[in-house]
Amino acid sequence: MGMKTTFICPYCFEKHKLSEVQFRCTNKRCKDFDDVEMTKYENGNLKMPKQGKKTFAVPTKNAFSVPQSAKCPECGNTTYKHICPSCHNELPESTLTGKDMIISVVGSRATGKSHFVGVIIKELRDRVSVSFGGSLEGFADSYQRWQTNFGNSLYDNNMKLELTQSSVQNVDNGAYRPLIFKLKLKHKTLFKESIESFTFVFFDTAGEDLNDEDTMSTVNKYICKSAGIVFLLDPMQIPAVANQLDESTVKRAAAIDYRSVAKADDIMTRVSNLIRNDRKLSDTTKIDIPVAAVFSKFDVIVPIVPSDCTVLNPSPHCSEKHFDMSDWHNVNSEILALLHEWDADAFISQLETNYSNFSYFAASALGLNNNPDQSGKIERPRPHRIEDPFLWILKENGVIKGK
Ligand SMILES: Nc1nc2c(ncn2[C@@H]2O[C@H](COP(=O)(O)OP(=O)(O)OP(=O)(O)O)[C@@H](O)[C@H]2O)c(=O)[nH]1
Ligand SMILES: [Mg+2]
Ligand SMILES: [Zn+2]
Ligand SMILES: [Zn+2]
Repeated sequence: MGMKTTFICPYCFEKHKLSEVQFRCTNKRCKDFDDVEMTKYENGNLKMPKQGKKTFAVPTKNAFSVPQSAKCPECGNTTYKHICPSCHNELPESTLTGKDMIISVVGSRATGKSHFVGVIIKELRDRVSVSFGGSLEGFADSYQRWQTNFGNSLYDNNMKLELTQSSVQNVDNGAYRPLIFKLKLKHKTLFKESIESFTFVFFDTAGEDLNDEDTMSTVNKYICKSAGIVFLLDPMQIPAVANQLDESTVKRAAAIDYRSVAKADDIMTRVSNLIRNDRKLSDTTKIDIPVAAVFSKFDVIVPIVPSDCTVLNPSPHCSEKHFDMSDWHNVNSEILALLHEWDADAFISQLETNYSNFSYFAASALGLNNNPDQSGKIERPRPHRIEDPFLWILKENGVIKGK
């Protein structure tokens, strides 16, 4: 990546010049001040602003880099903590140096976004990063927030997650904060081995917030800035699928009546309009953000998928330590064929007319034979192919290679 002069804050998704980056004092003995920006970000009461250590800008002439450190004008101590001028959250180093990727997960209500995000982070940390010779660590309090919002329920109490509350009305639970992770990868060239580090920002949208373009444009700025979009499709919301399965199976996997949720192609239209407005693209220009269209809850539809399908096999990419192009190709055509068979052509044509780079996948966050029971109880998640869309997005961004 080339030299950059601007950055996007991974917390509030505002774009700024590098020269606008601010610092926050880290000296525990320094005075506390009212932090209006932080209070606004957290939607707190401006009459009782949150308190925080001194924040300040430093004049700089260099448009390409930010000073490593600065001296607090209040106490004179040196601080290394860079913060966003808009929201005052601490910025990861990679935000300033250029290697960060926002992955957004979208889809209508109850398509499985939260389960997908909750489980993929666990998998990336424990298994996927390790197979690719790397490691994943949370930035700031991201890992703790993952534990609170996802880990406790899925992995400790073995219960499915609740549907996500709108970030418009519900602002106090911290769920509006994206989860930020640093992925370190060993990078082998002919002569040496080096470590490359990337920052990934995951945002678990509430399906409810994708229901109209007005809420979307304020809440979902991150979608426009994404390096990849994971678009989840709930097969249970396709009548031709639900009709082939027994009612209790569908109920346990659906959480909501599909007739009451926005259709996938409507959400696709809204997402595309949002990106076009943000990028000032004409109606006929295709958007170049890679879109992974993923059938979620794949475990439930296994019985109605032809038994010779590649997608029934475990994902090969991690054990092969590269992105397996022939597997990817097979899965893509199998899922496309299933979509045709199930009369989901409206969705296909939305995707084809709006995006220049897309691919079809199927995944299960909970795993085969792990449909939640009536009370929401599950066994420990044992996901099927959940990493495929993520690895494809990495490949499309040049982070890993395909073979
Ligand atoms: N069988 C099965 N069911 C799943 C899986 N993932 C999610 N579900 C079911 O789908 C329901 C909705 O999943 P969520 O992840 O909460 O959906 P969401 O897209 O986050 O929904 P909103 O937050 O309302 O937008 C869950 O309550 C489960 O019943 C899966 O991998 N397998
Ligand atoms: Mg959710
Ligand atoms: Zn200070
Ligand atoms: Zn910010």
